[in-house]
Amino acid sequence: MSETIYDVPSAWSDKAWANDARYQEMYAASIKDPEKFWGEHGKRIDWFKPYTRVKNTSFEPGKVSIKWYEDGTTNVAHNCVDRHLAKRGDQTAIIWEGDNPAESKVITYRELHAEVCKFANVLKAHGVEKGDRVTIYLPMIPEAAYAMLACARIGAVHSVVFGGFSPDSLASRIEDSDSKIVVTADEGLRGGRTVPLKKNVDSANDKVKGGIGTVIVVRRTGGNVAMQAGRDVWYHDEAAKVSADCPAVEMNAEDPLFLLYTSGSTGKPKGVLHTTAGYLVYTAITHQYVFDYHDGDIYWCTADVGWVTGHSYILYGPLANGATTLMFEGIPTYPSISRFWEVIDKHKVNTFYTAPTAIRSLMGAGEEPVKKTSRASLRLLGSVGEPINPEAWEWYHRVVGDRRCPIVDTWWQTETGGILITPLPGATRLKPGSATRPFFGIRPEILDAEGKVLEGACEGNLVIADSWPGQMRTVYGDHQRFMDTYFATYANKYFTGDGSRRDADGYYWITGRVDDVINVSGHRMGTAEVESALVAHPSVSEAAVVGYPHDIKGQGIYAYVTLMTGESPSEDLRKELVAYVRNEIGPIASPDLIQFAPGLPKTRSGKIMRRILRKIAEDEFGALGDTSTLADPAVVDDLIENRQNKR
Ligand code: 6R9
Repeated sequence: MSETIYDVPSAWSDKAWANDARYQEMYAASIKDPEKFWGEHGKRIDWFKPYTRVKNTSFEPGKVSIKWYEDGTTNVAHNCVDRHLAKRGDQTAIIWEGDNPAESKVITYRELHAEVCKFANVLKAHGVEKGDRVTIYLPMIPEAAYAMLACARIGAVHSVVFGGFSPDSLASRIEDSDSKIVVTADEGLRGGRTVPLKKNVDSANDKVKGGIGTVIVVRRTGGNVAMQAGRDVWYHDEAAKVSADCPAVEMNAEDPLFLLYTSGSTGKPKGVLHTTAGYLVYTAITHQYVFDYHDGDIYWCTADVGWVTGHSYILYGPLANGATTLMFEGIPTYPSISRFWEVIDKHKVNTFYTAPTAIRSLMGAGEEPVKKTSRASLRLLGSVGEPINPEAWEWYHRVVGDRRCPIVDTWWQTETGGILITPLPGATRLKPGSATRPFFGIRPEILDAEGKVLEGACEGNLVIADSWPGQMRTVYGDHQRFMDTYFATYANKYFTGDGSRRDADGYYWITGRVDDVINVSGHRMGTAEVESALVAHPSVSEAAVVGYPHDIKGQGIYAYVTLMTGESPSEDLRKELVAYVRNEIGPIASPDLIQFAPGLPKTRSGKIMRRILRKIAEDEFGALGDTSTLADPAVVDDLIENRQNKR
């Protein structure tokens, strides 16, 4: 653990929304009287009908219920677009930077308004009504923002599916959300290569019971795609038929805004449901304070809109605050490894928010590709998605930020809607590798396995003791699963699934997942999902998947596979299995290493002992612990002997 401490630069404590004293004061107030704190901050958005009740939440076993501002009405698109028109109609809302550096454009708030209205009218023309789910499977193009805001405008519930997911994954999300309509593009474009989005939708269609009702296709590359009459329509044809005016529907604060599927330790991905007002208030206030957003700032979050970071911190938080948000279609290494820094110079970016995996991979190329760019506009750096190791933190700080820019290491989850543990740049002394302190209204606690609350410096499981407005409300269609997953481990607390250490200064150091979720390049993956993809292959009898430390990805995917009788291990089969998983789930789930094993370590009751598999994958087989309860202790020797080389 790093011992270095970086003080808050005085320029920051002087000008920021919160210096340390202000943070302490606001934090104390938010904990002492959440009703009052959130009652005041609810006013940062426009309401059609003001709320009179602020907080009505319960984490009580079997009765979990979360409601914020429940009698107020508002509309998210109105707040992200319309209400800015009077003051900043001509200000840039979105800077779009294409995969190809020659392609970029700016969209003003006025233009955004017209585009969102048109998109909303197209959805309406195809029968979309308030409460209907719309699946969005788009690349990082402005239409993704238009489509999401269009849904919000008419009260439809969007379910964005990351463009890297396979037809199978897409189909199960369409089915689970019961979406009648899918919005996609002909093809995506990343790193100069096309992604066959429309083709994937066609394949998904065959797997969805009853098929997809309507597919709206945005033309991105102009690539040749098959259009099925009666089902597929071109967005540009439809948009030409509708008006650029569409009223924003009055929504209850607790009406659903979106679903976003995320991996857990068991079963298939669950539809995390976020609602309207609390989510918007929370993403707006965190965007303002964590990124110390001031009018005129150019803000860039490199996430994909297919992940929660893209929802909350490319789109909703920034636009609720009337910010200029940059949306990047490409990848960090195309056309050159300097791309991120070139984009920063091109658009004079002030705040840059990315993932540790990107930092680590760029670190590998040395300082020169960074140093040859100016980055003079940069003031603040952010990190999200996985723990950032102190080495990567220091490099980010020294090389990218020229020792001038604070780094906000923001810990949060799809479920939390927005950032929960984070430094504030004008308030918090930084320790590389620590997400530092809780945001306003957040009550983190560290518990031991028995549920005892640990005090002072300690390490254990991270829970949150009370609700905050951005919290997910339920698992779509399965409230019981919501309660079982997050509120059954410890009574009356939200269980995050993460472990954390707390140091003597009260700083939090997230140590990673304590469940069977692995984090590959900042992407969440349930080991059970990869296992079920593997066992679907006819040659595979059994599979167990664990994570192992990976220099760039944070964690890599290590799969132990036992074959059906009569099948024998081979390099070809190994490749085939990797391709098979990619095809079933998507490239992000590709196993990095596959070990063929004659048997897996099991207890006498038949439970796979993952602890042992994890240790072997981590090369820590000296510390396997007690193996005497194994049905056949000899399998362990074989596993150790045939373990896969990490380099
Ligand atoms: C926003 C997002 C959530 C999981 C979370 C944790 C890990 C995210 C982190 C971090 C350490 C940080 N995580 N941010 N770990 N430090 N700053 O990433 O959501 O995709 O749902 O992943 O990611 O393990 O539980 P999501």
